[in-house]
Amino acid sequence: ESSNSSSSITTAAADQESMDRMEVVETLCGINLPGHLHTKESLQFAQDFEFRDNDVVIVTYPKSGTTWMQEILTLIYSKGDSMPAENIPNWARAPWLEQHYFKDLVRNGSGPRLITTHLQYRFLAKALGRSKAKVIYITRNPKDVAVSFYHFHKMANFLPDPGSFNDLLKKFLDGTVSFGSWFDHVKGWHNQKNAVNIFYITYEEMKMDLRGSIERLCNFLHFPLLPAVVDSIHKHCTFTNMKDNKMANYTLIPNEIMDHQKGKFMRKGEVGDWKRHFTVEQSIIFDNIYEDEMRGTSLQFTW
Ligand code: PPS
Repeated sequence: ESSNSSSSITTAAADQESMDRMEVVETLCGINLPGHLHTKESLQFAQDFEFRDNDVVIVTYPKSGTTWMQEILTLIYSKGDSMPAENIPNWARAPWLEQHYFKDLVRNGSGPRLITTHLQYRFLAKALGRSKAKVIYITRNPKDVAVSFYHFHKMANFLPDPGSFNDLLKKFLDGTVSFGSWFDHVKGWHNQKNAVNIFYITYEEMKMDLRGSIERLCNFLHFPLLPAVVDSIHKHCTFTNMKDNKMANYTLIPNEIMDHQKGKFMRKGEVGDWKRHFTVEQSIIFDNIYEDEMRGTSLQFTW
């Protein structure tokens, strides 16, 4: 059953209608989204979604650790059994709520459904407010996000040509980049503990202490695991191991959608790669905008 649904997803990715939408930009309240993945209907579907109390929702701005978290949660709920992680593509294990490919998968999941979304809080506040669904929000150093996103733009044919790194960085900072402003995303989802059953974690914390992060996740999910199981999940979810798992590294996606000659989805998996990309001037401009945007929030990150 699972291998059927995963192969149909790969084929679905190449259906003509979606291929014809490769250059289309969908918009949601001024936010640009790839039309290859999103339609007006799929975006409405997401906002009207009936969450269940036992749903687990991974929320990220792109390139912040989504795939990593999909893998960790898959293994937590399989109690360390690597069968699903090695046989079902990540997008079928934890489908995107707002992407038109996955409507049926999202709806028909059973057990604790793992659901992924890149949408800002304001679009899901109402739907989530009606449930006790568990939300996991991952943040990553936005400088590393910008670098990762730049490289991803070069290989993902559903994203516009990024131009130079500086061109992409400008759009990232003014929020006209696909998926909108990183700042709005992070500010919208933070400090929502009163409204949503939400757990906050950063990419850097996961990098620094993956084992401890898995334990913290298990606590939040009320899903205790034996230390040996946590060990095996830890081992499975390192970058070195995950980059070779074709069910997580996106190599199953055809070249017309992701050009694997132009880059790897599992690119580097490092903290601080921005230092190899930013000029001193770009970094200063970034820091100034960061300070402006985040002023008045109490958000402090270690990165
Ligand atoms: S997406 O397109 O939004 O789903 O991308 P996302 O999965 O959020 O982010 C991709 C980046 O995460 C890195 N990655 C990892 N880093 C460390 N450990 C593990 N296990 C791991 N898995 C994925 C991936 O390499 C991308 O970052 P960069 O910096 O480009 O390497």
